[in-house]
Amino acid sequence: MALSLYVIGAPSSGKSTVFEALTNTPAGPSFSTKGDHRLGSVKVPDERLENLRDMYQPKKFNPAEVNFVDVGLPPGAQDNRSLSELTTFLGDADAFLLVLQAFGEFDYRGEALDSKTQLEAILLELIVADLDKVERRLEKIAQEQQRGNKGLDAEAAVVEKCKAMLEQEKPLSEMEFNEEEGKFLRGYQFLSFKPVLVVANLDEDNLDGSGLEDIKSVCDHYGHELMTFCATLESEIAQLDPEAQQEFLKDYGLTDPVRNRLIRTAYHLLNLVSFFTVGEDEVRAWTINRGTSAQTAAGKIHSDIERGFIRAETIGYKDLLEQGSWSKCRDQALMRLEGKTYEVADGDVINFRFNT
Ligand SMILES: Nc1nc2c(ncn2[C@@H]2O[C@H](COP(=O)(O)OP(=O)(O)OP(=O)(O)O)[C@@H](O)[C@H]2O)c(=O)[nH]1
Ligand SMILES: [Mg+2]
Repeated sequence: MALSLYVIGAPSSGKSTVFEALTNTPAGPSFSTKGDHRLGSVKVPDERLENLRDMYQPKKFNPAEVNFVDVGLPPGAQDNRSLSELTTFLGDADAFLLVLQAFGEFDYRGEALDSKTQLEAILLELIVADLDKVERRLEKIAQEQQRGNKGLDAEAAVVEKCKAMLEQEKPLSEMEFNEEEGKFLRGYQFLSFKPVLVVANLDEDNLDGSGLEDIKSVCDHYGHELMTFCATLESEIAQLDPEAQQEFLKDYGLTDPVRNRLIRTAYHLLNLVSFFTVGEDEVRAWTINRGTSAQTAAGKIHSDIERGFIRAETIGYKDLLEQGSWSKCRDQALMRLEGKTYEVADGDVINFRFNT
């Protein structure tokens, strides 16, 4: 399943422009529309995978993908309160891209722009949406218990714990929990439990993002990542062909299109790494959580490979590129035989051996 990043933020903060900066291509915009929302899918740029493609010249080339969702606020939305109306929809996000207006003088209400307050308001909105959910769940649990259902005590305890956190206006991402509690927590798809990448959407003439120190300190406090760029500028850059793009970026003192930077930051935020499978048929990237065992990683490809796992023949990406072939790596003893519990490392190239 591809990673899903949902773009949220105040009205007119530049959500759609950020979405376009991420999904525009030289061939035009590529997205589909679903109700009020727009969905775009983007291939994860990865130089390592491209080098492997050049080496193997495979029939199929499959980079990892990231889905971006431009969350449309309900029509007539006046403030961030509308986020709680979208709880179920937003629950499917792996993380939020929280767009902050950091351009212009006035916000969507025509009041003097205060980006820090805007940020805090949206973070609070996620908390309020969760509190709403928690209260409804507790009511349900109480009804069930009155009917004599005795199996809900553990769940009730977790939900109460969440409620206490939320009532202090603290996000659930700050809560400490054990494995059992974690299972419940993930099941609820709470909004304030999700990782957040804050995008401060800058004025074209403030590309170095000065004056954002107080936003940075809010982000640091909650462990949120912060990125700064000018979405209108970036969405234009994304439409240029690669050569013009490079020149344009250089002119503005930028190194990489924002899509690449943002995906890298998201991988970091979510603690994700990539491993690769190679061959003449297909060269492909797989995204896993850092710390995933070889056997679980095998299950990403197919449950049969996980079940029948024997070992993982593993070569570091660099070694494979340097040696130029799998057999050379084997001859040089650069191919490792890893077992079920081996922790797959970023950039491992793996050939799984399994019984069917
Ligand atoms: N100066 C400047 N203006 C921007 C930037 N990004 C967006 N805007 C402008 O802000 C306005 C709103 O941008 P949108 O991307 O439509 O904002 P939105 O958050 O999707 O708005 P709603 O979906 O209506 O809530 C547009 O007029 C944009 O041109 C930016 O980086 N710099
Ligand atoms: Mg929009």
